[in-house]
Amino acid sequence: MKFDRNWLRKYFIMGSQNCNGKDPATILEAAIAGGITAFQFREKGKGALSGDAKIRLGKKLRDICRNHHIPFIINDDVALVDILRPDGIHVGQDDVPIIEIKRKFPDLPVGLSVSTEIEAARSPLNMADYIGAGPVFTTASKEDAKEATGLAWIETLRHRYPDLPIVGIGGINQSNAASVIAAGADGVSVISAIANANNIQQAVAKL
Ligand code: TZP
Ligand code: MG
Repeated sequence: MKFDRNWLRKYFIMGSQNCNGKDPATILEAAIAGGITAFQFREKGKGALSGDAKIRLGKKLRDICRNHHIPFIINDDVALVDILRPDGIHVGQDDVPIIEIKRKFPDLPVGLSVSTEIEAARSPLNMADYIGAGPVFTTASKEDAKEATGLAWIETLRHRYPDLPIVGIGGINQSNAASVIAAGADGVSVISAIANANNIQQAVAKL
C-alpha cells in the first residue's frame, strides 16, 4: 500500500497490554467498525507478548486489517517486516535508523516520533513518510513518555514544514482531538481513548 496522509486521521494504536484482559481482535474489529483510518500493532511495555505469541497476535490483527482495507503498521520491530508484511513501520528516536529501514525496504512507509527540537534537528525528517509529534498531552500509556509538548509543538512543526504529514500522539481523546487538528496535525493517534472505551465503535465515531 502506498502511504496516504489520510491514514493519519484516526490512527489507532494497540497491543494486548492495552486491552485490560479483553480480546484485542474484538477491540480492533469494533474500532474498524467505528471508522479508524489506520492501525498500529504496538506490543510493548508491561505485560506485552513476545516471540511466537507476539507474531501470532500480529498475524491475526494484520488479517483483520487486510480484510477491511485498513493500513496495518508495526511499531519498532524491523524483524517483523518480513514476517508480517505490514503496510508501514513506526520507529522512535532510539530504534533502527530510517536510512537503514529505507535501504532494506525502499517501498515501506516509515513514521518517526519527534518530541523535541533536539530530536527534530538530528532527524532525517525528509526521509520519513510522516511524523508522530508528542506526547501532546500527558499520557499514562507509555512508561518512558517524554514531557508533554502541548499544542505548540504541532504548530511549530506545521509552520516549519507546511507539507509534512503530521499525526499528534499522547493523551488525545474525544474532547481535545479537534484542538490537535486545529494546531495543524493531519490526524490523531490514540491508544486509551479507544482501547479503554466501554463502547469502542462509538468512541471512534465521536473522535
Ligand atoms: N508515544 C507517545 S505518547 C504514546 C506513545 C506510544 C502513548 C499514547 O497513548 P494514549 O493512551 O493515547 O495517551
Ligand atoms: Mg520505538
